[in-house]
Formats: sequence, structure tokens, C-alpha cells
Amino acid sequence: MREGMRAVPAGSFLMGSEDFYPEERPVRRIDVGGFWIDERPVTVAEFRRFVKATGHVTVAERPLDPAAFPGADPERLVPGSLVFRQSRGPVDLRDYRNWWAYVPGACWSRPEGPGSETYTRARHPVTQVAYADAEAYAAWAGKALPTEAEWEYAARGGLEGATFAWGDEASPGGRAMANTWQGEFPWQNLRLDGYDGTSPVGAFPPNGYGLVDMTGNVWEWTCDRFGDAAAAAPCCGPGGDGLERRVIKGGSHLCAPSYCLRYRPAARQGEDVDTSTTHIGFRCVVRAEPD
Ligand SMILES: [Ca+2]
Repeated sequence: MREGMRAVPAGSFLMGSEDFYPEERPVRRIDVGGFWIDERPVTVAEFRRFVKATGHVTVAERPLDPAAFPGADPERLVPGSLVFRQSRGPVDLRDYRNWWAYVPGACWSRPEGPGSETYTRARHPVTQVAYADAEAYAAWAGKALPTEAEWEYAARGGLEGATFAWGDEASPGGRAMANTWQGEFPWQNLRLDGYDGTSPVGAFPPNGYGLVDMTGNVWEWTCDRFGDAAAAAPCCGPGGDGLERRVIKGGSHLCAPSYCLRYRPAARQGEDVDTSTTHIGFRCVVRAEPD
């Protein structure tokens, strides 16, 4: 046994989906070796231990080099990160700037910027982590970031071809199975699942492999490059500007069926490796056969 991790047996599965968005196609059979995966996303408390032990400075906290951003607005060249802002009413859903704000000083310990804190959110998933931050944590922990196939195989929990991590029905018996968005995005958050933003890990039922928060709550980094340069920008955030992108999986608390039905194992987006937001986190794997 490995503390806080679950064994996922070697096997094969149907990866992808034909029923939702083009980037998830085609469905194909993939073989995966056995591995261990964190049973929950890395929490704020765990990330705090890592920062204390290593002195790691996250990408969002590092000074920006003006030479790397010719013509950029100087206001954007201060350390900071992207923070979700609920709009007052309906907005143009084609422009993510209607709900994302670049906030100077926003970082993992102050996710919404100066004046915010995480002391009441120690058991929430850490957010405001870029790809390099997730990689650094994984290395420190003696782990690795999952491939997209490992992540999706684990998220399916042994169910073949199911729409959701728990089956084909979105809310069996009316029960909320993941932290998503109910209501009209991005202005009306009905919180029928009990949570406005992120939720403590494990607030919703585990999947067939005993893993919690695989979908909803926060998107999770994987180590796979997002290869399709022609693909549109992520549904709910920046991207698509030619920078290196990696695959993120699982959807988040901002996924609303009316706009972005991505709290499903097959759902995927490409995210710029330097981007951090209030809705992206990660979990780790260890590539060893289960005992
Ligand atoms: Ca919610």
C-alpha cells in the first residue's frame, strides 16, 4: 500500500468519446500498465508542505521579463494569475475575458489575490499552479504526473465507455456526484451541489477505483502535449496562442452543462504550460505494479 494512493490494475479501455466535443474523438482501445494514483487532487496543505520544504517559487510568483512580452501592457508584467470573476449578467461566451481577470499577487496561497487566503481551504485542491509547479511537486514527492491515458483510465473507475466517472446518468437519484456549475454560466451559480468555488477533496462519492474529485472541482494537469494546434482555445480560459500546451483533464467547478459539459473522463483541453488559474490543479502517479 502507498499512503493516500490507490492501485489501478493494468488493462485496456476505450479512450475518448464520440458524443460530445471534436477533440475527444475517435474512441480507441488503449493498453495501460498498472500504476498508483493519488486518491485525491493535491491539496493546499500538501502544497504548503512542499513549498516550506523546498522554497519553491511558483510560476505565478516569478517576475516577468518584459523582453519576452514585446508590446505587452506593463500592468500585466507583474507576477499574478488568472482569477474567475462571476459576471453580473449574461455575457458573450466567446470571450473568456468576460469572466477571467489577471490579478497581480494572485498565487497558490492567495488564489484570488491580496486579501484572499487559504487557511479555511487547507483540504481544498491547490490551484494557481502552472505545469512546472505541478512537475516540481511530483518530483519532490517521488512521483510523476499522469499521462492522459493513465488519468482517463483511472477516472473511468473500471466502467467501460460510460459518460461519467460514475455511470451514464448525470445525477443519479438527484444526487450531485461532482462539484460543477448549476445555472447559467458565468453569472448565475445556483450552487445546488453546495459549493460556489472549489470544494474540500472527498466531498463527493469516490469512483470505482476509490478516487475522489476525478471530475469537477479542478481541472488536472497531465504530462501529455496537446498536439492539435488548430484546436480552438479552451472553453473556459485562455490558450491557443501558439505556446506549448499540455492536456488538462476532468473539468472543474466552472463546468456548466449549458456551456461546457466537461466533467467527464473523456473531456480534454489544451492549456498553456505557464497558465495558472483558480480552477486548475493536479494529482500524481507512481508507475509501479500494484502489490
Ligand atoms: Ca458547484
